[in-house]
Amino acid sequence: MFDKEIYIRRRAELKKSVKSGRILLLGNGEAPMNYRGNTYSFRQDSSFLYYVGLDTPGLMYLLDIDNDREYLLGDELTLDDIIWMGNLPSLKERAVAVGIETIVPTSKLSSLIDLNRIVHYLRPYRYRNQLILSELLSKKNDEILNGYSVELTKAVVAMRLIKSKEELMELENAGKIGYAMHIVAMKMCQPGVSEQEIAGTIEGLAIADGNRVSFPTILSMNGQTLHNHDHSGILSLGRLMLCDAGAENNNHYASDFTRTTAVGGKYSEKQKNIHNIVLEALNASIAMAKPGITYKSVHRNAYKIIFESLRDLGLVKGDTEEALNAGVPALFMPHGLGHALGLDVHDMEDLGETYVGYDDEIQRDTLFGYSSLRFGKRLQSGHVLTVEPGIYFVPQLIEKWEKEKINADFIHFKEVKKYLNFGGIRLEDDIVITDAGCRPVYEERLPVTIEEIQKIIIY
Ligand SMILES: [Mn+2]
Repeated sequence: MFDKEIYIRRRAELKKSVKSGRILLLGNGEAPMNYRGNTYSFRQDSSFLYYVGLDTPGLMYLLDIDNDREYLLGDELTLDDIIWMGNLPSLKERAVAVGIETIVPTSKLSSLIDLNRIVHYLRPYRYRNQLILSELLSKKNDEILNGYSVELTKAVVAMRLIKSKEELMELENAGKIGYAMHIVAMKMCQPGVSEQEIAGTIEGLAIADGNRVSFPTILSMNGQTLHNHDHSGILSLGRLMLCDAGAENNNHYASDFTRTTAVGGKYSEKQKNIHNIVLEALNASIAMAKPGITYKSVHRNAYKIIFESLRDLGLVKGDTEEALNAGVPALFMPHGLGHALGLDVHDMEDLGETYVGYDDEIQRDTLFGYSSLRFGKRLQSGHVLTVEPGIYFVPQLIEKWEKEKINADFIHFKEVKKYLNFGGIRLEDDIVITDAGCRPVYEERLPVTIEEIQKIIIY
C-alpha cells in the first residue's frame, strides 16, 4: 500500500473528472473454489486498489459528488473472524490508513443511494458484484452489464494509464521477480525435464518473492498455441520451449516477459533464422516507441520486418505495402504487438480494451491480425507496455489459408509447410514510455540473443 496522501489525491482527481452523481467502486469478495470455505486466494479489484488501496475482501467505496462526501462500506470483524483469521486492523483503522473518515456497514448501502441520481459504476466482471449492483439498482443483469458509466470508465482509464513514479518502482519490482523466473526456466531448459516441473518451479519463485504469477504461466514446446497452459510435455532436443510468464508483486503490479529457448541451447539453422527475425522486430519496435507515435504504427512496422525477413527466407513474396494491407504477416503473427501493463497484466481489460487501447483518433482495425492489437493509441510519457512480436507456424491456419487461397499470391505454401512442426517463437519485453523515448521497466534485460541465451542454458 502507498502513503494515504496518494489515495486522497487520486480520489480528488477522480472527483474532478466526473461531473455529478455518485461513484460506487466495488471491491471483490472471496470466491469459493470448490466449497464456500475453500476459496481462491483473494485478489482485490484493481481499480479499487488504485483508489482505495485496501486489500481485504467485502469492501465498497462510495463517493457522493453532489454532497462532497465519501464512505467506506464494510463490516467490522466478528469474534468468529478473529478466531479463525486473526486480529486484523479494525475497519476504522483501515479507513483512516487510506484517508477515509466515514465508515458505514454494508447493509446501509442502499440508504446512501438515491435512485433518482446517477450511480456511476465500472463494468463488473464477477457475478457477485453483478448481483450486488442488480439488487441495489433494481435492474436485470444484462442492464447492469450495459449500464456501466462511460464517463467514469474514461476517467479511470486516463488516470491509471499514466504510471506515477511510485507505481514504476512497483512495476520494476515485479519485473525483477519475472526476470528471476525466466533465468531459472532457461537453466532448466534441458532434454528430459518436464514442462510442468519448470512451470511449477518458476511459479514458486513468483509466490516466494511476490504475491503470485500475474497470469497462468504459458510454457510449452508447442509455442504455436499462443496461450498454451498445457504443461504435459517432456523437453526433447531439437524442440523450442516458449515461456511467457510474469509475477504479480506484493503490491499487485505485474510483469510479463516471454523468451523462447532451444532445448539444451542447441539451435537449428531454421530456429536461428526465425529467432533473429523476431529479435529484430522486437528491437526495432523498442527503438521506435516514443511519445507521439501510435502503437498501431509500431505494430505495423513489426509486421513489415517480419514480412520482409520471411521474404528473404523464401516463405513469402510480393510488394511489402500490398502484403501489409492484405494482412499477410498475420499468418505468422496472428496477435497484437503488445498491451498496457500495470495492476493487471492486461491493464484494465475489465473496463474494455477499446477504452484502454483506442480513442476517437485511433480506432481498432478489423483485419485479421491487426484486429488483435489490444493497444493502438498514440504513446504518452508514463505509458507502460509490453512489446511482444512472434512468429508461429499454426498448422491448421496454414492449411486453411492454402485451401481457401487466402493471400495465395503472397505465400509460398510449399516452403511454409517445411515449418509445420516448428512451433513458435515469441520474445517479450516490458517498457515504459519516457519523454525521450522509452526504457525497460526493469533495467536488466533478460538474455535475448541466441548467444546470451546459450550462455545461460549451457553452463
Ligand atoms: Mn503479454
